[in-house]
Order: sequence, then structure tokens, then C-alpha cells
Amino acid sequence: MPEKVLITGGAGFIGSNFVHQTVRARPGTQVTVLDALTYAGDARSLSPVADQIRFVEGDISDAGLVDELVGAHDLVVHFAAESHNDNSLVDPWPFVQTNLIGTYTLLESVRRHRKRFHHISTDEVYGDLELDEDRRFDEESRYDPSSPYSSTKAGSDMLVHAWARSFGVHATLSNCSNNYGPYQHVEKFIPRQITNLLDGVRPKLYGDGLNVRDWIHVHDHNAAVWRIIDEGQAGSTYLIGADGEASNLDVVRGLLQIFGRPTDDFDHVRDRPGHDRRYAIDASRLRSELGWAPRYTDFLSGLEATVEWYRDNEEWWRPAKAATEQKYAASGQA
Ligand code: NAD
Ligand code: TDX
Repeated sequence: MPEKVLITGGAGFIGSNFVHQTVRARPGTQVTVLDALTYAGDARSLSPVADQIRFVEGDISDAGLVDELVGAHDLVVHFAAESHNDNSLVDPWPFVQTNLIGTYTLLESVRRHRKRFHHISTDEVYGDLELDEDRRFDEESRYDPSSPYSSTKAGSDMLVHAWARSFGVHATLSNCSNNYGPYQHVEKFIPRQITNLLDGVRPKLYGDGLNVRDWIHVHDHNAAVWRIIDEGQAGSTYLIGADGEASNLDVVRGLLQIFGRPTDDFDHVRDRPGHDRRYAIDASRLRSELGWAPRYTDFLSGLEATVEWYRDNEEWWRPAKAATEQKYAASGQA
């Protein structure tokens, strides 16, 4: 079990949950978070464990800083990224900078210091599926990304594979489906609709609302990541998913039901350009080879718990809400 772990992007949604889980479940592990605290990062997401970790504010593209930190750790778990598709359609540059140059910078450093690397990625690298297609993504699926976000994630995956093959970097990769749970930024679909409903605003569905996402609770994702780090095959990719396919319309209806509102009490807004139709993950390899299984299998109760978290933590999300809605209003999506 690695003792000193450097977690990039640990002040973001999935990364902060990963830090909490690591501190709780793996006592003795020394955790350092490297995070640039962009608009998406929030040091307060780490306050429950602040005295048990080291926090370094800095950029993964800062080669000097990265080299110093990587040299002092056994394992790098790389969550840091620009992560929101809608932002990538307005300004792709930070996506190229962080997702490609940042990942390259980390890889060069783990190569030099011969450290273990785990790369966090997304199912979006495989493009999308038709609603009626009898197929899901698996480790053999062809890369075919649609957006600036997913193309830069695809590029970062390629860099990791090349560094593993050409330079013998000991790396593993995971490509996960859509996460939900606590500490997710209010720009993302589920927190946006929950906080709208808490504010008495109708949920906003892009286009016809029939696009399908494969939802997984963030704690299940992170448990799978540790399983892959501990037992995964070097140079290998594992897909992570929990058989959670649902249309956006169904998710909105579920939330309206939780809030006791009529299930048609939402607005259709302008669709996302190039909007991927459906994602679906076949996680058989992870289940059979590494014995992982999700624990949050009832999506509606996971949603209910997430609603409760946002209800109880308004001081966490409130500061970002107005500016986020202004961005959506400027794109005709409010
Ligand atoms: P997020 O946007 O909530 O968090 C990203 C974090 O990275 C933030 O704390 C931000 O400050 C930090 N960061 C950004 N640029 C940085 C830089 N240059 N240097 C250092 N830190 C930087 O993202 P998330 O939803 O938690 O996603 C985390 C990872 O998981 C990403 O790699 C994403 O592609 C991947 N992923 C996300 C999902 C999902 O549903 N959210 C699904 C599959 C994979
Ligand atoms: O207000 C909205 N209304 C709406 O209908 C928003 C914000 C989104 N949507 C739709 C778009 C998608 O079909 O909901 C779905 C989910 O949207 P996002 O939360 O933006 O997620 P998505 O684009 O699917 O990407 C997410 O999952 C894969 C993460 O943001 C990525 O980081 C991850 O790689």
C-alpha cells in the first residue's frame, strides 16, 4: 500500500471526496493535495480533513513545483482537469492547457522519478451511442470524442498510454461515467437542478431531454479507483460504471418528485451544440478481474441523499450560484 500520495485536483468534486475517503479508510497514508483552486476548486471542500492532509495551491503545469512534489511521493492520483463541457464550448484554451499540458508535465515528472501514476478519465472519450443501440462502451471501444473537453481528455489518455509503453511509466487509467454526490459544482446538471429547486426556480433541460447518462455515485467511483491502484494491471485501462442509465428527463422528474412538485414543472432550454446522445458503460472487466461492485445501487435514494446534502450545505454552494446562472443566461440556457 503506497504511503505518500499526491492527489491533483483534490479540491474539486471527485478529488475532494477521494481525499475524504482516503483519510478515513487508509490510516497511515500521507496525503498531499495539489490544486490550483480555479473557479471549480474550493478549499472548503477539504475542511473536514484539513488537519490530516497537506494542501499545496499550485498548477499541474508548473514543472518545478510538480517535480518537487512528485519526487517526495510514492503515487500520483491525477484528478485535476477542466471538467465542464459547456465551458469548453465557450473557451477551449484552459482545457488544452490543463488537460494536455498539465498531464504531460506530470507524466514527465513521474517518468523522471519512477513513480506510480493513476490517471482519472471519462467515458466521453468514446463519443456517444444511439438511444436504441444495443451496445455499451468497454475497454475495446474506439476513441471518438465530440467536444473540446472530451477531446482533451482523450489526448491526455493517449499521453498516459504512450508514456507507459515508451518509457515504462507504471500507470493505470480509469474511464468513468457521470458522477453525482456531495461537493459537485452547481454548474453540473444534478446540482444545478437541485439548487434551482431550492431557490424555487424550474429545472432547465437541454433540448428534448432524452439524452441518456450512466449515473454513478462518487463514492462508488472512488472505491473503484483505489481497487485499480491496488490491484490493476500496469498500463491498463478499466471502465467504471454502475449500470445507472437514465434520461435527463427522468432525472428531472425524479428530482421534482423528491421536492413534491408536479413532474412537468420544468423548462426546455437551448440544446448544447454537439450534445452527446447517450453514454453507457460495461464495467465487466472491473467487476470480474478486480471484484469491484457498486454500493449505491438505488439511484432515487442516492438522489434524495444528494438533495439533503445541498439543503444542509447552502453556505458551500451559494457563493457560486449567481455567477453560474449568469453564464447560462448568456448562452440562452437559463
Ligand atoms: P472539478 O471541475 O470539480 O474539479 C477539478 C479540480 O481540478 C478543481 O479543484 C480545480 O481547481 C483543479 N484544477 C483545474 N485546473 C488545474 C490546474 N491546472 N492545476 C491544478 N489544479 C487544477 O472536476 P471533477 O468533476 O471532480 O472531475 C475530476 C476528474 O474526473 C477530471 O479529470 C474529470 O475529467 C474526471 N471525470 C469526471 C466525471 C464527472 O462526472 N464529474 C466523470 C468521469 C471522469
Ligand atoms: O442545465 C443543464 N441541463 C441539462 O439538460 C445542464 C447543466 C446539463 N444538462 C444535460 C447535459 C447532459 O446531457 O445533462 C447532462 C449532464 O450534463 P453535465 O452535468 O454537464 O455532464 P456531462 O456533459 O454529461 O459530463 C459529465 O460527465 C462526464 C462531467 O461534467 C464530465 O466531467 C465527465 O467527464
